[in-house]
Amino acid sequence: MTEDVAQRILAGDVRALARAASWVENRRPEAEALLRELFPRTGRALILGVTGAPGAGKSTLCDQLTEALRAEGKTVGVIAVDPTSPYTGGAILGDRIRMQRHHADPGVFIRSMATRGWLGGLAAATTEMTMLLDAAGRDVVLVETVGVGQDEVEIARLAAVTIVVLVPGMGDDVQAIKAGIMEIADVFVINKADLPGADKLERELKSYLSLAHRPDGWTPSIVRTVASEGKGISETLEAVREYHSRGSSPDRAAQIWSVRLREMLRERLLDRVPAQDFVAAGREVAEQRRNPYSILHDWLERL
Ligand SMILES: Nc1nc2c(ncn2[C@@H]2O[C@H](COP(=O)(O)OP(=O)(O)OP(=O)(O)O)[C@@H](O)[C@H]2O)c(=O)[nH]1
Ligand SMILES: [Mg+2]
Repeated sequence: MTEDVAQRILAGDVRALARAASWVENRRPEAEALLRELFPRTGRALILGVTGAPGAGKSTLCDQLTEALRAEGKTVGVIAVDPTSPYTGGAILGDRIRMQRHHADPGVFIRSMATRGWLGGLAAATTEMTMLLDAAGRDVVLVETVGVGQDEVEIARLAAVTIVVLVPGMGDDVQAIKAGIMEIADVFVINKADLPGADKLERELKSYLSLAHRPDGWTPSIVRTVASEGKGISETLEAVREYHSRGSSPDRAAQIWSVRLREMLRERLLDRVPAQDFVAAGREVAEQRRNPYSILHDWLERL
């Protein structure tokens, strides 16, 4: 059955793609069989990560980037990762994506990813969704993540090019921004440049960049946007392409895959210990009835 779905996806069938996307979201076994088959067809899409603080305008920017890419005739996939709301589900996420105007366009495929609880798996699921859209022939895959926690940094690290969206004011000055996020930026977007403080933010960013030296010698570009008015969008794409056209280094690709494999293994291992075992073991340890190390030892033996 997955072969048939794979063929239809490769032929550009959007309904087959939607079906496969729900397999990936729901962590169904079909997803693995399908992706195993589709893997040789991946590696063509430009995977573009868009990360930044809540409310920075990431979705608005993704919407505008999508619009610009569609005008060039490119097909687009959008994955909105929302680790903050494991319980809200699709409706609220859909609302947060702010991409309603593209819903009728088969050239734009939009999916939201939320955690399935506290055992994580979000990074692995996002990777697999990215592979699916890549194999389906999307020219560009945008991955929106809120850049707050370690998981999100991991997810952003999976992109070939990462945009970090900053906003003037909001106490969002460079010192306050998590170091992990600053380091993964290939392009900085100063969004909401219509608000006061954009000059100050750009100065701070420049002085930060003059001190930070990346191993690949790239100095991240800085672009100002007013995403809500569609300003600075072509400049953003230009900056992305300038970085991307240097050719993704084999090192970066290998590094991305080693992170992905770690996430995929983590998820498979965690999946093999039923959730109730964690609950029971937690109680045993809390009551000093068992030693956590002997529990780990037993689990590893069993695997
Ligand atoms: N003034 C101004 N407002 C903007 C700009 N871009 C986006 N906004 C507004 O900022 C708010 C948040 O925008 P979103 O695109 O939802 O931000 P987000 O980063 O995706 O938010 P989360 O996904 O909730 O973290 C919305 O009300 C937008 O209309 C801008 O350039 N200037
Ligand atoms: Mg958003």
